[in-house]
Amino acid sequence: MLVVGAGFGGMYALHALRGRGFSVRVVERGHGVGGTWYWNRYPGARCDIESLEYSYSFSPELVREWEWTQRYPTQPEMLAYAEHVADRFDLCPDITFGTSVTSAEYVEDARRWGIRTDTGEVIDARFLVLATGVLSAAAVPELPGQDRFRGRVVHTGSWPDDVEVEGLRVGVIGTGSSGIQVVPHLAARAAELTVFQRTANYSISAANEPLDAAYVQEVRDHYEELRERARWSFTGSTVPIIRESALAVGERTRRRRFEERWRRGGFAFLGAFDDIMRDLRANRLAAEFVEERIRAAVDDPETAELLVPRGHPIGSRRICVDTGYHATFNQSHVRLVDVREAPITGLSAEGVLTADGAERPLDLLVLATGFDAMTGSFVRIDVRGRNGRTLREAWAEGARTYLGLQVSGFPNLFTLTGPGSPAVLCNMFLAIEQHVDWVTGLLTHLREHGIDTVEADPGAEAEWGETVAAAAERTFYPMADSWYSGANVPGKARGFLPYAGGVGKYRRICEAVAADEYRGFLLTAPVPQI
Ligand code: N01
Repeated sequence: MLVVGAGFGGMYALHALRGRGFSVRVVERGHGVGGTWYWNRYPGARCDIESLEYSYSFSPELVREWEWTQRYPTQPEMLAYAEHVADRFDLCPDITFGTSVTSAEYVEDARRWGIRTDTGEVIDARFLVLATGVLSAAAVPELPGQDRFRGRVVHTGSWPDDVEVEGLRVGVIGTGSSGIQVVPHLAARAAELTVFQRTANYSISAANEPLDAAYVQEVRDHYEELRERARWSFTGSTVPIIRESALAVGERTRRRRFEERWRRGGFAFLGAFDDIMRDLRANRLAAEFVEERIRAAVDDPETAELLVPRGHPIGSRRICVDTGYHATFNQSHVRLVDVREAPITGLSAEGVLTADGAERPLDLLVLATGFDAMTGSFVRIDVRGRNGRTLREAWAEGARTYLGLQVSGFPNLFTLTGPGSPAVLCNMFLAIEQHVDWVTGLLTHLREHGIDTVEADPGAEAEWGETVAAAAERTFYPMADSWYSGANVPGKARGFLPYAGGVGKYRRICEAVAADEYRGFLLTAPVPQI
């Protein structure tokens, strides 16, 4: 088997498949493990899900021996964890680093994949697991004139080690999770910082703190029970959604609850009541609470109003989690530029040009412009299935998969945490472990039953597409433009990409499919040799 990518998905796939006696090799573009956490080295990069949840659960020894230092681990701590896991489970001997897979072609007669890399190697594999990540293919806006810009341009998602910020005039395009994290850190070192904002996002205070030993012990004492609850929950979090309507309580109770959850920090805020994500009136109450916080944090009323999100329900775009983002704009050398009214038109030799005729001189331009999410990392490889059809062609009108794991016409190919899976709407580790365990179970079944190909049935795939679309329709997600629906990449087919029916429900569906002899998958026995 060939696994592409040595992020947390590929690492666990290697460990789990090898553990079942399969012959596995991993090819990784970076020079180390960690995937997203290897590449996103921008100042301030930090996980926004709690460390005790955002980590592997498959090994009780690993859970016991790894000491997280903070509620929200920094990028270096996440990377150190990835490296520790790689050592602990002896993964590196089976990983080829610094090598990109450029193409993969299904050879129909041999029922095998022919894979090529940028180092000229040709790899022959029976199964191909794409663990290339959901937020790993950078979305870089077209900026006419970039070649004449005398400053430096960097993307947060592939941050080089030698970026100088000290004393420079720095610009940031983008105010999603990456922008919101990097801005306070750049402000601390830059001479001037200009933030180009097209859409203001809701951001919840992280309330980050060092982990308390008693809390860690308590989690460890109940670890499996907490994890199991998360696995079958809606959001994959161990923090419960409070089963009460925001509309059923009085103003004082509601405020107290919002304040409690705000102090707790992070995503748990959206679980302060169980209808914030179901009822627009409840959602507005939560949004107003956050908007008040923005106005309170920012001194200049005009800047504060610009930072208040408009036109989308809270939670309909991925919520951000920050430390001191809004207050950064109180510093005299930090300015916010609204590029919704006057969009960026390109770069001059000096800096960023906007439609109102302004030129903002810069030495360093940071693109916090996000990713061609959920499909980009798959289609950037020239993957060709039956009859030479490319994955890009198959997904031209919108990504379709069965359970987020397989695409019809691409036998023996798995798209880990792909479109149609709930992965990005929950804790990725939970999704990765579930996907890998499930695929490992399927491959073991094939081996035990002498089956040599597995492929999504087109009917089951179409039905799953309808299920994914219907689940999204029951939420507020379609009310916003975001990477969830491909809206951030010009020309990309629109359609809500993740399954929004809940991770617990998804797990139940996957288990039922497996119990029903892998219903919806076409399993083919080898052709007898004459
Ligand atoms: O990317 P984004 P991200 N002119 O797509 C703007 C995860 N993550 O890297 O919204 C002007 O959210 C764009 O504007 P608009 C997390 O799941 C996690 O920040 O399209 N602006 C937007 O503001 C997250 O959701 C962590 O109007 C332009 C921004 O760029 C996901 O990754 C940390 C523009 C892109 O925001 C992606 O987050 C970081 C243009 N031409 C990321 N083009 C943690 O765990 C784009 N924009 C902490």
